[in-house]
Amino acid sequence: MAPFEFFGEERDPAGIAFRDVLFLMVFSLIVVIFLLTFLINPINNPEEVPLRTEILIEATWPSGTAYDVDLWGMGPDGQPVGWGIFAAGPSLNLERDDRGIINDSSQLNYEWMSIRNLDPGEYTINLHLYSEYDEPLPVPVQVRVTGKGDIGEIYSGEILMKRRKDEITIVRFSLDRDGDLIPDSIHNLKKAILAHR
Ligand SMILES: [Ca+2]
Repeated sequence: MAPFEFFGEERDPAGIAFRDVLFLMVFSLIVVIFLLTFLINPINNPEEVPLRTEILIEATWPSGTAYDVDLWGMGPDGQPVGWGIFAAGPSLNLERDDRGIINDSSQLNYEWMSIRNLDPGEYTINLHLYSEYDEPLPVPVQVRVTGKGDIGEIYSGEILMKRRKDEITIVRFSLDRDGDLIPDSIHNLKKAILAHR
C-alpha cells in the first residue's frame, strides 16, 4: 500500500458536500457577526438620539470655548461611566465626549450620555470640569436629563463650575422594578463618581 493512498485523487462526493455546508455555515456566521457589530455600535450624531435611549443626559456649554467639561454617571451596578470608561451595565453609556476645541470640528460644546435599559435602582449624574484651558471661570453648563414617555423631564438647569477639577452632583434619581421614576427619589446630595474609577 502506498503511504498516501488515502489522500489520492479519489473524491468523496459526501465529503465535498460536507465541506460546502461547512463553508456556508462559517460564511453565514461571519455575516451575522458583522451585522451584530454594526447594530451594537451605531455611529451616533448628537442630533439623532437613538431609539434605544430611554433616558437622555445632555450637557452644553458656551460654543467656541476651550473648556473641557465631562459628564460622569453611575447606575445601579455602581460602575463609573465617563471619559475613558464609556459604558457599564450595559445600560449607561457615554455617547459623545466633547473636549472643548480639541479634536473638534464643531463650535458646539455638547456632550451626552444615554441610559438604554431602565434597570431598577439609583442613578447619579455628575459634572466634572476637567480643565478650563485659560478660559475665565466660572463656566455655565446647561444640563438636561429627560426620559421617554411617562418619565419626562428629570432635571433641567444651569450649573456654574467655579474651579478646575470641580465635581458636582447634578441629580440623583431612582427607578422602580417597572422602570418607572420613583417621584420622591430626585435629589442632588453629593456623591463622588470619579473616585471610583
Ligand atoms: Ca469632555
